[in-house]
Amino acid sequence: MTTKHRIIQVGSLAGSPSANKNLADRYDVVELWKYPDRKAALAEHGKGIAAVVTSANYGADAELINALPDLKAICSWGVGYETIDIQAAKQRGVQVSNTPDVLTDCVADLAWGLLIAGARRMGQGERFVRAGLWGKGQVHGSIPLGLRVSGKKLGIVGLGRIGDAIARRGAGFDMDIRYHNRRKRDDVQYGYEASLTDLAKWADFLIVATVGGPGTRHLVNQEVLEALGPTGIIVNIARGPVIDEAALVAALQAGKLGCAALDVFEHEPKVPEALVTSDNAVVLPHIGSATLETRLSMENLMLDNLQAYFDTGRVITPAE
Ligand code: 8YV
Repeated sequence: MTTKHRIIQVGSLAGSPSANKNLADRYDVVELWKYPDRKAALAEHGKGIAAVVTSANYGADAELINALPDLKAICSWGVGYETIDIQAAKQRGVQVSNTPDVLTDCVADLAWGLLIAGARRMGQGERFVRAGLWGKGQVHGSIPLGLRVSGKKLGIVGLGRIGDAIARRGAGFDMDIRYHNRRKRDDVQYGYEASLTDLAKWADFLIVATVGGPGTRHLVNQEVLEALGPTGIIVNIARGPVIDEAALVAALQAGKLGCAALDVFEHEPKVPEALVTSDNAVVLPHIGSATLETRLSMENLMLDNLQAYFDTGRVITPAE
């Protein structure tokens, strides 16, 4: 009988169909989130641990990394890894893997769902029907007219894997598409705007699909939001802190921005009351990748990375 490798799992992966079970079946798992004193748990169980499983939610900070003297691999469930201290991992020679590509389509689909929901006031319409008002009150008058989606100008903030998939879907809506990135891409035909404010001025709709972390914090600020303007719609399926949320609320309240359709927030799971109660906001609880198929693919890729490390010494999809 072979003994199971011992790993640390930072948090529960209950958002995945069978990740917790598969990890528990295949490995000897130290379930870190169940210990009231994390430092003490790391001191007690840390020796001999070569691999950690985490997610973008839970991350892996320098304290965790440095508390594990034998650590060689961090396998994350999710594509974003701004909560993993990549520098600390590099210094220690620890490999980090994430789950790119497998969630791209579903996150891009949700971006379009949010955009259409915002433009066509779908949330407001649904609330109207659910409140039993249809037939009692006038639909028109109670719900302002929406905005046409097809044929509009779409700005994409961050033309990476997910931004690309969003742009491809835009062709089906006959949209004119431009993007803002740190650098212009030579492999795409879409127009490039070096200034995000200029992109926002040009666009009817702006979809945020960039990476998170300190480099993009508050990239979308008051100036950008006001450039998008009173009929503009901003969609965010990336990371909450990319948008200055206080500026977003202020712009919506002042009528300087038309609508915000958001899957992510600056201080999740907190959503500002002003957004919860606004008919000009669509709010979702970070469900971009939350389909059965995608969550299963993310789970499998995380498990494959982990097993590949134990079998070959190398993860399959390194984060950098
Ligand atoms: C996950 C995500 O739900 O992959 C990501 O970066 O944001 C989502 O797919 C999240 O990572 C869970 O922590």
